[in-house]
Amino acid sequence: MTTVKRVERIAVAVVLAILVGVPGLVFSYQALRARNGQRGEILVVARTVERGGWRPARIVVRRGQTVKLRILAEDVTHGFQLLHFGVNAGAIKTGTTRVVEFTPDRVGDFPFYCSVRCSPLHMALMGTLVVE
Ligand SMILES: [Cu+2]
Repeated sequence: MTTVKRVERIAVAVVLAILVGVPGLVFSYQALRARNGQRGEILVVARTVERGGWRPARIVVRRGQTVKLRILAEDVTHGFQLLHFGVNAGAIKTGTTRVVEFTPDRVGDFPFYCSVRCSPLHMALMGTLVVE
């Protein structure tokens, strides 16, 4: 009898957790998306290749739409260069961010680089901007 009650109680708890938890998760996810959409910025984290490189290393955007990238130099001083669209953020000091803005007018894959010698593998610190 008591075992049945305990099972019942656990079942109710599980159902409650799903009923409350799932909409909560969906709501916070949507709130997060809306906030990101409002600011219209894409956060790009720069780390040395040894520590994982760009995150994300592949950024997908749309042709003709203004792109705002907030570059965070997480571990050491980094740069951000996207020569095809005339973007050069200069040196971004450790722990600080810089926002670059541009409007891609061509479709294709365009490499972006770090412009500051950040580690022995600095030359390998590359990512791709995909314009659709
Ligand atoms: Cu570098």
